[in-house]
Amino acid sequence: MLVLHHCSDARSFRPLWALEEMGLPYELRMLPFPPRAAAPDYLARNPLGTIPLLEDGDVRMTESAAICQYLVSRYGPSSFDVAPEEPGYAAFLNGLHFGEATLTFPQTLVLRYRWLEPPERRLPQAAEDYERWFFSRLRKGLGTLEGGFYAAGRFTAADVSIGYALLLAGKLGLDAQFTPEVAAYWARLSARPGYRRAQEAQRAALAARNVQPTDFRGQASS
Ligand SMILES: N[C@@H](CCC(=O)N[C@@H](CS)C(=O)NCC(=O)O)C(=O)O
Repeated sequence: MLVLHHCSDARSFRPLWALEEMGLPYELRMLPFPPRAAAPDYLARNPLGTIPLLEDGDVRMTESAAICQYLVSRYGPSSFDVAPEEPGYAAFLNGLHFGEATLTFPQTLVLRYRWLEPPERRLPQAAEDYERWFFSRLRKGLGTLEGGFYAAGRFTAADVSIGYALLLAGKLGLDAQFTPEVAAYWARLSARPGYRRAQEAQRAALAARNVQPTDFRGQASS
């Protein structure tokens, strides 16, 4: 059984969404955020203290985009994957990594220096600069979205990776600045039954474990 360790709406949402899109059976272990401080026992499983952690027998993985790639190649074939023989393969790999390395990274600096640090350690200039970085990379890197999606003219794991960055933008209050194209792309992704099932799975797991949703901005997150 695949076991996914997760905090609500954190990067572990990428593999959760991928599992739901692929219809794979899994166990969801919901943790309070940040697990490093709020669930110290978790460090025995993942010394980094970060989520996600995917366990699959002896396999342990801690990178959300890599886990999506693992799921599609290990448990495919699926239209959600792009095969090396397909013309969209390079774009697919690019999108998987673009979503995390280029789009999510600057957002985590906004999160930290605008919201998470105690007031005396906040850095408004850094938060503003990385917010601008995020929007500039989003504008320049998303491309033309052939067929409405990032690669291969169809919905793939690359859209999950990028889609998570758009979800996080909403949690950080940045979504009001989406261009109409980005807003339409996000509406398309978040209307998917697989996305809705993933949201429902995390809602049920939060309730079952009596864990509070991740508090991204110092207030109750939905
Ligand atoms: N590059 C990794 C980053 C993992 C990561 O930093 N996750 C964050 C949550 S989104 C985390 O666990 N933060 C808590 C901490 O660092 O203590 C990925 O894509 O999964």
